[in-house]
Amino acid sequence: LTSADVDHFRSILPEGAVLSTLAPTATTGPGTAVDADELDAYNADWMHKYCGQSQCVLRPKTTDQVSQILAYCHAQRLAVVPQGGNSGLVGGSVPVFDEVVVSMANFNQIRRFDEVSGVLVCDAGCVLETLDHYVADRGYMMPLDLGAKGSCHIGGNVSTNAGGIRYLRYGSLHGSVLGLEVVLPDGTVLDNLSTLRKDSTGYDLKQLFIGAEGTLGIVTGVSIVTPPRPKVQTVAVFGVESYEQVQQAFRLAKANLNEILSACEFWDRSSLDMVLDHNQGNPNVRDPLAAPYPFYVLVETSGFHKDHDDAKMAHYLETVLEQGVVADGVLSENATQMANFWYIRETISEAAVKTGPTYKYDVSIPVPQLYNLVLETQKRLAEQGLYREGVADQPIKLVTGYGHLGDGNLHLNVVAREFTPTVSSALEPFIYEWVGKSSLLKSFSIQVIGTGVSQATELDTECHMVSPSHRGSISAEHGLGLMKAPHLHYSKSPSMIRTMQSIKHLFDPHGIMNPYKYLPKVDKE
Ligand code: FAD
Ligand code: 2HG
Ligand code: ZN
Repeated sequence: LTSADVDHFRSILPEGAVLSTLAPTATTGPGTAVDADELDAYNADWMHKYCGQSQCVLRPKTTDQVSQILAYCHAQRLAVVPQGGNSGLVGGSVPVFDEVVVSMANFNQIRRFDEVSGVLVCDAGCVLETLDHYVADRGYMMPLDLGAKGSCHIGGNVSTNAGGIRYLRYGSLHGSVLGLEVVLPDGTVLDNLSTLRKDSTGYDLKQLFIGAEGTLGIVTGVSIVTPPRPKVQTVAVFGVESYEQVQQAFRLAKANLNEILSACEFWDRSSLDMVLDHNQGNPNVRDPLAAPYPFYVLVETSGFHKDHDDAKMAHYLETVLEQGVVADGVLSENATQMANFWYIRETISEAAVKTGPTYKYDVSIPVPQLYNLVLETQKRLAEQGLYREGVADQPIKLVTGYGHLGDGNLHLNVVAREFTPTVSSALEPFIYEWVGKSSLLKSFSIQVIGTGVSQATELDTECHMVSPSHRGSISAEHGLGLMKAPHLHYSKSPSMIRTMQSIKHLFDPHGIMNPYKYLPKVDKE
């Protein structure tokens, strides 16, 4: 990146839209240089784990401006990092070296809303919570919700294929996003901003950009269908003695609450302790129950008929208490209490980061296996002399587990004293292997000798028997970013990775979009 490049950006973008430490080449040219610290917020990620050294941040307001930026970068072979709310947790939203950051923060207008269909069309830089307030005034709600709602952008959500706490009820963005407007790496505007629910005219190109993490272009516009906003909601929080009972509480929630069940989350005791520690003095954050429990389950219902929903919830509560599935429970009596319960769940992520440098893993594993990963990780770290529960001065302070139980999505947070190669290598690739080893393996049904019982097992490619698989994904909802790019093979087969690389090359032949991330390095022959 040279001053001449920055001059060019200053010439195509309005005043204030270019933040660069590089001064204009001519004293008469537009714009002035800024101090390096003005770029800090764009260079560092939310966890303070990843930090780049970009000298130039661009803040376009229109699709045409994004198109001009990318056309120039494509021609000049300048690397670009698209950035939304910079709340990503895998190091995807910040530069690795000195890439140009294209921040979408000023690109934030609502384009239109259809009150009959509930379809919203907006700029990619709209903040999720702002959109939710907008559609709430019209009787609708955004089909996704997450702890970072106050800062993340809808374009960032689409680009990471974000999940969150409404996933159980409203499903994936692959279903609710109806269309996208995307600027391709060479500046071409791909107008796929459809508002149709049904369309079977050829390749569904928008799906490629959902979860592409800025590697194929910049999402500038989003069309998304929003569901009617429920009129009644209730939240119950339970104290549970074992992970087995956590699962039973979930099974009974599905069976008893079915169509009004809107979220089912869980966390362990150390997650709650972190939240309580970091909210001392906040009267709204208290231990929800009188006694401590090893696990907590949060169940939310959303519906339209209070009496109907209350009756169902009452029956569910009766069932879980009578059957001894939960040890204790509390039901929200009003919206404030409901928000307070959600606050506990939604601030675990932040409480971990405040406790210490946090290694965050976000995995999909079958629900029965979910918590085993936390236990196995604790065991491994203890064996390596890095962790002893309750003992101070260990390199690892805490190993906690929480997440979207209803979606089979665990968040394993390992809170350290500092990010060190010793801790990293104790965790990786161990965790990825544990979660995804089987994706490279073939399943066979074999006869267990002498018993006549047929059993599914795995053989590796050379047909040696290997340990049972957990058949998981190394990224359930946060994406790959810089963190997981080299580990993709734990969840995707070689032919899948090769096909992903071909798609990347087709859209971005010069590799300018979010380099070093998402895909493993290609070996040059
Ligand atoms: P960024 O962090 O800015 O970017 C994320 C990725 O998308 C980067 O690769 C970036 O290059 C790319 N990108 C951003 N905007 C665009 C665009 N317009 N076009 C192309 N590429 C783009 N995630 C979940 O899935 N579920 C959760 O429950 C959840 N909870 C969270 C709670 C907290 C407290 C925090 C801090 C994060 C949480 N996250 C969660 C992770 C994060 O918020 C999501 O990944 C979110 O979707 C990222 O949006 P963003 O706008 O901040 O994107
Ligand atoms: C959540 O569900 C987020 O709270 C963040 O996805 C998880 O920080 C994490 O590990
Ligand atoms: Zn999550």
